[in-house]
Amino acid sequence: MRAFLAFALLATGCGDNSKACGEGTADRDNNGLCEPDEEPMVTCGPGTSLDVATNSCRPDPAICADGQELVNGACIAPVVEVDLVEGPEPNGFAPADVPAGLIPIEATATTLRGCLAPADGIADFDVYRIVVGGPTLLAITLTGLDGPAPGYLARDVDVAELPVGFERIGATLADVEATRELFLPAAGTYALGITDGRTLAGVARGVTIEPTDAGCYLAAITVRERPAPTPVAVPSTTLGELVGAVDEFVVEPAATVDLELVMTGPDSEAALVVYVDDELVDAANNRVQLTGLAADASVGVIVDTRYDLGLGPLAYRLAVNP
Ligand SMILES: [Ca+2]
Ligand SMILES: [Ca+2]
Repeated sequence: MRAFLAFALLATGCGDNSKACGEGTADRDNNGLCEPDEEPMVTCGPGTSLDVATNSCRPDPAICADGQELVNGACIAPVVEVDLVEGPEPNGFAPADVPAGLIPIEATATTLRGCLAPADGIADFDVYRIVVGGPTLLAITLTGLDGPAPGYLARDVDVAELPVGFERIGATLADVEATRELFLPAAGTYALGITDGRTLAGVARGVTIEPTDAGCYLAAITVRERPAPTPVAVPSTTLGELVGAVDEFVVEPAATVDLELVMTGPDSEAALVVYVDDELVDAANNRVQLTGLAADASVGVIVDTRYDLGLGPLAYRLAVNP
């Protein structure tokens, strides 16, 4: 009650100043300038400071983590220059949609930025195109700027050599930056659809999950040199681990080769990519049986996953039998 009385007296004491100053302001110290006609009523808490213009508490820029900036009251990563910016919506997987952009295939990273804006519980897929001249290993790093961690769903668009529909999902359920290798098994055009990790986990498991909130993302895409394949005998069993990557093998010559890939992690699905004399045979199944091979046939094997939602190393067992 005393505070109210003091302000009431102050207001009536302004007299003629009320004509010169706008509503809510007065020249209280007679310096010819208008100040707010009330003392600040607010005490700002930790991590905030008083914004004099609005007489309200605003987040203190010092509260933002390293590498972030305070923009409109929120800490976000600063906008960085990129090679490619997402094109206009709709740019999803629907046949009538226009690609969000064409990602050039280069040894140096191509960077791109886009934003995910799910509407009415439907995820926003931003689908870019990639054209490769042969089997290509990419490293894709995705960073959520101010929202959930994004991931990708890669599919074939026009790949003559692929015997069945090709699908690879790179995502985690944790909101972290992740780098994953994407092996494109043959020459042609592929679609790289970027959306939030929750939606991709749903796609991987064949269920619909409500997408996470809107947010923007950065992606860096680099062509990686393929490692020299590790020779394996027939029969043999190889135990290995994938960490967001693929492993390559070459099978010693044999008339029949029965390949089976088993992943130990529960949140994954095995996918073999198999070549005979550099010709693609399979890129979808975890068991591939080859018969009637020539004595000098070269069988190339890539250990991959259709999806791996885990964060850590993914243990696998590759069995090679006659
Ligand atoms: Ca978008
Ligand atoms: Ca989109």
